[in-house]
Parts: sequence; structure tokens; C-alpha cells
Amino acid sequence: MMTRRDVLKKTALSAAVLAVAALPRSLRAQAGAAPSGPFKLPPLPYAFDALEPHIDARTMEIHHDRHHQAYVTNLNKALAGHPALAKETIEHLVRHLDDVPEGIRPAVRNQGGGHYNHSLFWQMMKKDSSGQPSGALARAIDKHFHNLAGFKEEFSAAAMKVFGSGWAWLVLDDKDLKITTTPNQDSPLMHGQHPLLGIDVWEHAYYLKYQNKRADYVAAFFNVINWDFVGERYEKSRA
Ligand code: MN3
Repeated sequence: MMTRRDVLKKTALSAAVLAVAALPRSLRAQAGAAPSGPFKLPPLPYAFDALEPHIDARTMEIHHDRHHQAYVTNLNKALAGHPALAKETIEHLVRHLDDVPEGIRPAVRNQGGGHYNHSLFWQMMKKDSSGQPSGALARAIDKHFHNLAGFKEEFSAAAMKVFGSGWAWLVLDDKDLKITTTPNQDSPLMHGQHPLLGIDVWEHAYYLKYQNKRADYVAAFFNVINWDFVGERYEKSRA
């Protein structure tokens, strides 16, 4: 049987729960969060488990919610006190590192590069990939790499030869398709190239499921490529 005191306690508790629930969602989300802005973590455009079994849900969750969030948080910290830079797009900052003061340039390069690369990376993958490019991109891949198998072979070899942490890319470089690699969180944008497709080969991208077997992760990646997105980037970059 509840005493009057129990009832009061229970009522007070329920009232507190209701008060929090009544807060607008935006305020609830901010409670206890790090100082926000100017850059924000973009939501993952699909569920954590959408790319299973090729990329596991736990890896996606940690990679997006913790690693990508850390790049955003640290970029925002670096830009505190630089209101003009804070108004630029992430693409502009990464492309024009020379305009960034030397004191914060390494942070913008690493954290800003990380934010830019990962923002692209999530969109470069999808559930139920078509498995192959179409249209103008398909024709360009056939021209430059003989066929899709030739492209996969060259892209995989590049991904495998990255020593330590970095990325392998398909880029548009002055109207030419090329495969390149970048160390750490450097972006092809820093070399005047347009990234079309990239694979993150930092161990955090695959270690939980694949451990040291990077080749298996790279092979699995071809099953989740969002070729529509890559094809659109190709046509926009060429225009
Ligand atoms: Mn990563």
C-alpha cells in the first residue's frame, strides 16, 4: 500500500519527467551537449544497419556518432574566435587552406578535412546498391579503366597501398578520371581535384568486423556504392 509520502514522491517524479518531455525537442537535444556550431554533424542518410552485412551496424554507429562528431566538435573549437571563417562552407575551407591562419591551419586541415570527407562518405554508400555505374560515368570508367573490373582492380590496389590511415579516391582531375590516395584526412580538394568516390581505410572504418583484413573490407565496399550519387557528382563536376 502506498503511503501519502510515496504518492507525493511519485507525483513529483512524474511531474519532472513530464516537464522534460514537454521541452521542445531542440532544447532536449542540447541539454549537456558541447557548444554547437557553426558546423553540425549531418544525419546518416540511412539506418546504422542499412549496409549489413557488408558494413556492420556497430561500426556505422561509432564511425558516424563518435568519429565524425569529433571532427565536427574539434573543427568548431578551432574556429572559435574566427567569425569570418566560421561563415564559410566546409568545402571552401578545405579547398582554400592557404587562407586559414597558420595557427589553426593544421586543425582545419585535419578536423575540417575529416568533416568534409565523412559528409561525402555517408552519401557515397547506400542499401541495395545497383552494383554498377550508369550513363556518362559508366562510359568514362570504361574509357579510362577498360571496364568496371579494371576500375575495381585499380581502386582496390590504391586502397590497399595506403600506409596507415587515409583514403583512396576516384577523382575528376581537369576532365580526367584518376585514382588517387590521401593521407590522414586530406581531401582531393586540397589538390584541386573533385572527389567522386572515396573509401575510408582508417582502421576505425572496418576493424570491428574485419580486424586486419582490409582487403575483405575493400571488396565488401563495392556492394554498397551509391553509383547514382557518384554519377551525379561526375556530371556536376564536369559542367
Ligand atoms: Mn573515418
